[in-house]
Amino acid sequence: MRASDSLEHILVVQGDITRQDVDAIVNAANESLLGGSGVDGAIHQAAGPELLAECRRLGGCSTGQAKITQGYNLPAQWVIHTVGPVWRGGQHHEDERLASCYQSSLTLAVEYKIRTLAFPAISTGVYGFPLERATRIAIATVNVFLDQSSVIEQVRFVCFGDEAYEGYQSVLADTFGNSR
Ligand code: AR6
Repeated sequence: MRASDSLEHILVVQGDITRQDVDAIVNAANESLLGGSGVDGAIHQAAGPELLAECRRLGGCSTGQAKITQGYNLPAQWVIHTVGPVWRGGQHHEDERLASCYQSSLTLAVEYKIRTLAFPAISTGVYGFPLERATRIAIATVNVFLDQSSVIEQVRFVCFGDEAYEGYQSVLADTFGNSR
């Protein structure tokens, strides 16, 4: 596959991830997998209490890893829960751990034959990861993965607000040049 081919499979949208009509949405969870604020809270709220009941049976999840549940009342059939790193200045393997969240989520998606997948900007809220740095890692990691795998038809980056949306568009343009 040529470098620009993966661009055809990447979409950046602005909105609420809980409303996305895709096979799976990714949750920016914490190691307990028992819910929280931000996107995690929104997903649990929209999916309903059965999601928490299933999460309780998973026994948590390490930073950089991912686990899957059903989506219950969400439009998405599946929720992939991943745990981003807490930003501690950048010298504590934050970049690798964030990349690992995207890789682990995509690997699980392939295992479950998921064809369309939506990611939030993992770690960029409560966990404090700088947005532009996180965006570069997200796009680069997804791009490399899509170059090597043809199962996933669409990866949608769901941006909450103008700043994230513009940031994703500008990193995409940097990554793919004028091939868009
Ligand atoms: N749709 C899409 N993106 C959203 C939504 C939404 N409905 N709501 C927030 N965002 P955060 P983290 C964006 O804090 O930094 C939780 O308590 C938000 O603007 O949700 O990985 C967990 O339980 C930001 O850009 O996740 C953990 O304890 C991005 O989603 C902790 O927060 C991520 O922000 C995880 O922190």
